[in-house]
Amino acid sequence: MEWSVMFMGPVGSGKTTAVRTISDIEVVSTDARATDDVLTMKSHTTVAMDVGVLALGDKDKLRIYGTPGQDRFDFMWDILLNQSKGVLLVVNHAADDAVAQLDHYYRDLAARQGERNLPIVVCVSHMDAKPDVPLDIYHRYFRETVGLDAENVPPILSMDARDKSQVRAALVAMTALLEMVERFPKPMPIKRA
Ligand SMILES: Nc1nc2c(ncn2[C@@H]2O[C@H](COP(=O)(O)OP(=O)(O)O)[C@@H](O)[C@H]2O)c(=O)[nH]1
Ligand SMILES: [Mg+2]
Repeated sequence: MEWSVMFMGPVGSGKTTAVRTISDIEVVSTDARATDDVLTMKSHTTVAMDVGVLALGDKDKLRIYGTPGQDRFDFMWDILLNQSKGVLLVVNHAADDAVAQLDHYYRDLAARQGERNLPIVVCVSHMDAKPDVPLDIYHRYFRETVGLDAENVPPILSMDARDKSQVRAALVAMTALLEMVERFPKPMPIKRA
């Protein structure tokens, strides 16, 4: 079995680093020199995508995409989203508006996925920058702003994109979620008279 999953999230959150940290093969990246608004943040940015591969046991493979963060490349998101079974939403915990950024990407994803209902894992990077701000702010976002029941809040994990075991944990959570959805698809809601 071969599954594709994608990292999605703002520029500088750690998507390219995560793909490079975890991939068994050399990552095919189309990083280019950053232009205009992004230039102030870092010198290179992903303009098309990153592709990595992680072997799961002997037979199974996970293909991992990193998407570009700049809005003007967002046509790539639809292409990669179509190929993907699940989405790892990366949140940059160091950003002052981290929750607003999560909201932007979550809503964008909700709008693009249509009826597919893709499994999501929220990966919070740069926790080391603000260790005192708890992951709970993201739980509360899903409960209070989105209005999800506790059972529907996606897994929310701390993930330093430079750390292999942390990136692996996020991908293990994603594969577990994919297995779960495959084996126990959500029953249709029961209409009550
Ligand atoms: N301090 C810290 N730096 C991180 C963490 N995760 C990623 N980075 C760094 O953040 C920078 C931007 O990452 P990059 O993968 O290019 O972001 P992308 O735009 O989402 O692809 C890189 O220098 C990474 O090494 C983290 O958890 N803590
Ligand atoms: Mg990148």
